[in-house]
Amino acid sequence: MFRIDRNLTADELDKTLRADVAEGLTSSPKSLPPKWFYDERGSVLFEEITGLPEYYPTRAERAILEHRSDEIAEAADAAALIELGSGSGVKTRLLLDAMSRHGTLERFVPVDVSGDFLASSARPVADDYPGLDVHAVVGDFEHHLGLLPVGGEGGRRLLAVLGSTIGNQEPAARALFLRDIHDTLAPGDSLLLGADLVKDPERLVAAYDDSQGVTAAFNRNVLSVIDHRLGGDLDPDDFDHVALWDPENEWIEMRLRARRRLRAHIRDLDLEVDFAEGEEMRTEISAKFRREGLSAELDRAGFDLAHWWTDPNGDFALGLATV
Ligand code: AVJ
Repeated sequence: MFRIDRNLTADELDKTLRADVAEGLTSSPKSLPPKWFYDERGSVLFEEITGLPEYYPTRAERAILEHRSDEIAEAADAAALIELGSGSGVKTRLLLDAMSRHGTLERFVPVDVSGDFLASSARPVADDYPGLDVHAVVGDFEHHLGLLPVGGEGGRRLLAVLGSTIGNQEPAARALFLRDIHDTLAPGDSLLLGADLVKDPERLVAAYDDSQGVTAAFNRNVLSVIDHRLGGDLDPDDFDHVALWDPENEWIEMRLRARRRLRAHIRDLDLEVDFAEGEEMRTEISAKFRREGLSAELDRAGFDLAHWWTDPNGDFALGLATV
């Protein structure tokens, strides 16, 4: 069974892109939200990143799921898996398999901003799990949680936010997001949260500045997205990829640094933007977590961190929180 709900039209997405780019490029310092990395090429580059020797998070999270998915299924005891920002599907299937072994699985609700991505990743799940009710939702989960078809008589729910996706939000936004998830869920439901952990800064920086330059291409690709979708003339070759560790905030920051003084035009926004030579624009933060810190954040959102699993190396954690 497969159906797809669209809470977000291409038109609305376009409006958000325009507003984000207009605001980000006229702010000081300039910045762009990371969600615009993921056009078709950006998604391919991200998939490539997940296989890089330096980029450990995807492998570490998968290793935890390989060992712990039955415990997770047991603890969640859920009829529905809701996944916000669905990944490539390997990790999802580990969870679906365990929940179906546990005997409670009925429904899978993948949520993503990209309808194309959902159609190509979720439909095969429906084909491979006969009897599973796959209800894909196109939506911006930072804003549309209330629209999820998750209420009602459908039994307990497990809501998964994997891949350390929450690390891309600043603490204040993260607090609102966690509170929003909490208020969407009901007693008995649980939240499975993937969190990359604080570690040696050298390894962290290498994960975001790989030797093959894939992350650099991924970072610069956001400029091509602006060019294609908003009629911009930003040249990705005019910018250097920067990845640095901010020890105060305990997050990785990705930036694009102008290699020369330049003026860009964004036709559809009727906008001219000046960059000074060496000017840096923030394109992503990727926060790294500690157990105590995340546990406190979950507490403040109304959750109780019931389980905490890490990979053998202690690089990455999966937390299971109950409402
Ligand atoms: C989207 C959270 C999985 O922050 O690690 C990878 C995106 N950016 N390399 C992360 C990303 C640069 C990624 N996640």
